[in-house]
Amino acid sequence: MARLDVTEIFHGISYPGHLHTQDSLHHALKFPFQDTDVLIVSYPKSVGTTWMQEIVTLISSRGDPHLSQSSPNWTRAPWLEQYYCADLLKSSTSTPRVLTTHLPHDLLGPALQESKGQIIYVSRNPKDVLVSFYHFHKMANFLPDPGSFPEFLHQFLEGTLHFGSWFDHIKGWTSQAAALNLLHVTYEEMSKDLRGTINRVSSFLQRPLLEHELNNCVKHCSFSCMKDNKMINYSLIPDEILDHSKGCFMRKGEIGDWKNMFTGEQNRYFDTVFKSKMQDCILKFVWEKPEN
Ligand code: PPS
Repeated sequence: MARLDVTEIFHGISYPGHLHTQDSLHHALKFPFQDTDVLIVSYPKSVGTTWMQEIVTLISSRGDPHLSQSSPNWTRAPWLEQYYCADLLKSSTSTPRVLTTHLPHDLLGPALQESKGQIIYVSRNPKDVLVSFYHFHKMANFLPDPGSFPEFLHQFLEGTLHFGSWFDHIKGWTSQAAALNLLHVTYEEMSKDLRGTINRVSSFLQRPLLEHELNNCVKHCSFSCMKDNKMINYSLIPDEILDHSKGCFMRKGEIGDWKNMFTGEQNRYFDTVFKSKMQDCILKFVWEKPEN
């Protein structure tokens, strides 16, 4: 499917038509979750997606990288709302099923109500999300032209980019953590303590690892290993869809890269909107790379 210039609008949110159809989005809302399902949830560019897909794959295989090096991430942890998911699941026998989604809780909540599936929500400080998303727009031909950085920043804060509002996404999911079987992990804690995070995720999934299995997981989830793994670095995607001459999916993987893009004025604008939209939220964010 290559509907590169098509946008699907669903419940007021834009999605790239390259991967989403009205049918696939409707299908996600009625998805029959199983209690054994593992669902990775993130707003795009929160790292939740790719990094957590790799972590969960490696935990499931007890640190053996065979699957993560032979099967693309979108087949081993498909996006629920994308058009190929239903067919893929029909032919898949893997248990537990690992699924991924960028949908907001408002939309997916009802389908999850009866489920005891395990949900892993991954978040990242939104200034870095915004910068990563901006660079990704430049190479992703299925997303609109990002325009100038100030324009993009404004749209992010207004919640009008594809995939909707970051603010609604994080508040919607994390406010339901107690009602759902949900583990909240941040990009910043993954960066700071990958080993500890993998341990936390493996305990949550009730799949404790032996020392050498954990060591293997840590090794294969490192930025450098993932950057070289074509099953996760998106180099398999043709240039007309992802223009590899304009960037790299595994770009920098750093905390605080926003400082290289934001002017002082843009930072003040961001902080003002952030303060007002997050006043009802107790989450704390790490904005800068901790020294050492
Ligand atoms: S997507 O498009 O929603 O699936 O993207 P997502 O995977 O959520 O986010 C992509 C960013 O995650 C970074 N990344 C990593 N950083 C550190 N270590 C590891 N292992 C890792 N894996 C992915 C990737 O580089 C993107 O961030 P930026 O800031 O653009 O580098």
